[in-house]
Amino acid sequence: MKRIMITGALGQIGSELTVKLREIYGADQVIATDIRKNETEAALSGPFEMVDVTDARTMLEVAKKYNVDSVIHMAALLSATAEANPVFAWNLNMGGLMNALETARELKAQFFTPSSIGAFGPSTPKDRTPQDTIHRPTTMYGVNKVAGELLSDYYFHKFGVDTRGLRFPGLISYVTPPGGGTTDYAVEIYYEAVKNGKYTSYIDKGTYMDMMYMPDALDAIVQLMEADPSKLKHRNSFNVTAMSFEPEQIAAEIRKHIPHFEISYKVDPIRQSIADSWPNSIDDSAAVEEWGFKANFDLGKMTENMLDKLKQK
Ligand code: AKB
Repeated sequence: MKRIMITGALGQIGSELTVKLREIYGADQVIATDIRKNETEAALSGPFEMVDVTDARTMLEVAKKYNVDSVIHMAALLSATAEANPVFAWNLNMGGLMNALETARELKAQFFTPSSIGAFGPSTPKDRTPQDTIHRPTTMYGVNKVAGELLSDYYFHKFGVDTRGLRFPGLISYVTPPGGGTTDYAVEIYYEAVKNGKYTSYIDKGTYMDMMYMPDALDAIVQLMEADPSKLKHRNSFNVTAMSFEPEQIAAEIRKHIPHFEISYKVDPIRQSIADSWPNSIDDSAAVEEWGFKANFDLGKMTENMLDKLKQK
């Protein structure tokens, strides 16, 4: 990766990834694109272009203007929003991906797009879900993610595009809040703990999902993109995880720092049913073996860091 275009650069992952890639590869080498502009570091610290990912022509023009050698396609709707707007989700998630893959093909660029634990479904083995297993998701988001993984593999085999991807768990960060995901409770809980000392969870107690702290997710993207291609048996996409917990466990960890913290429950049936269809925990051994994936933050270390940073904020 030398000259990189990011779509959805002002979103939850994009906003931090843009800044990190600019630190590594140089501010001018990372072209941030999004459908809107704001005053954040990602928008202001280097080149920025407005790109609606459903507009193939503009995306290609911007990629050509900067002569990019890598496309990182982040723009997409998350699971709960996609479930509320399935047709729009299909058009944005699949149309955007197709345009981004075509852009990479035209420029002979390397390509990354995230998949998700949402690519699994209720018939997938629930615990330590293997890398290669049954994919029958029951959400529009999951259907998009499975189709996206297959499409990315197709572009690799058919056109030789160097496509790579990660199946991310819920990502937790104090920088840009997520919007419309099922795992968002695990971010909101920290904000509410610091602000109000209590949180009402829309995900029920006993519901386990994989999670990861954002710095580990960003490192994983860079590491996978820089990995020796001859070592990759898989491409789209690798299971990656750092921890699996249920709401009571994150609450107990927060109580170590905020002893009066209280959790209560008002379960949202839609997000709960999405969570119930996903694995309890996934097996990331393929990522470990093929390109050396390693997460540095467990629940304890992440909680300490999240609460510190949010208190400063
Ligand atoms: C979501 O909850 O939709 C995302 C994901 C796990 O893909 N955070």
